[in-house]
Amino acid sequence: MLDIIIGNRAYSSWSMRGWLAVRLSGLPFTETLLPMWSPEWDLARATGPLALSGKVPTLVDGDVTLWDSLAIVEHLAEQTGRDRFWPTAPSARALARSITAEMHSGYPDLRRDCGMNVRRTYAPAPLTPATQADVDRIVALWTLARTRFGGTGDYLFGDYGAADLMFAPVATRFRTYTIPLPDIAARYVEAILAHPHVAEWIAAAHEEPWVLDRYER
Ligand SMILES: N[C@@H](CCC(=O)N[C@@H](CS)C(=O)NCC(=O)O)C(=O)O
Repeated sequence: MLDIIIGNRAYSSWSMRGWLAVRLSGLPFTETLLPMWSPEWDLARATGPLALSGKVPTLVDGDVTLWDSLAIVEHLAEQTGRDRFWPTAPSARALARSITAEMHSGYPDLRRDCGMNVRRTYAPAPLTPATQADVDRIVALWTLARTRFGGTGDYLFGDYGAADLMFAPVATRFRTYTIPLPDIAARYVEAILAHPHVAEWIAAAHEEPWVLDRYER
């Protein structure tokens, strides 16, 4: 049985990606939610599987432990058949992998200035030029994927997959910070937020009791 260790659903964007990946795998799993920066969190990071990286998400699969959202995606894709996570056509798969990897290692300004907080919607505010550049790059990638490979589906490569789950916390940020988007990107944000797995995560976040000032504007 898999166990996915996550932080607060309201704030932990990497946890959201790991959890969405396990959910997409269709495999049975349990979850261990550690409220970030609580005594429980500190203890778990000092001992047990979380001590390997000190970060969430961490996936425990029997005697195998993985951390880092992209490693978790790849492990689950191996377990379930890669087509559940990645498009089949080589050109689509190459773009999906490239934009997923770019997301995983990129957009530092957007991530710093617009932290994930799926429970909030803020009035529009000016973005720094660097953050706007991150937004523009993401919109360009979404537009490329949607126009070349979206077909009749609602997601980047038609069916919902690894690239979508990696960008899901970006979609929540675009809504939280009321960031103006061209139609194609705005429609994609709506599709992501309406996906049942994403909606399930956000609904559960609203039920969480913890409010951490460091993540609230
Ligand atoms: N590259 C990692 C990032 C994981 C990460 O930074 N998680 C944050 C929570 S969203 C965390 O555990 N932070 C605790 C810390 O940095 O001490 C991934 O893709 O999973």
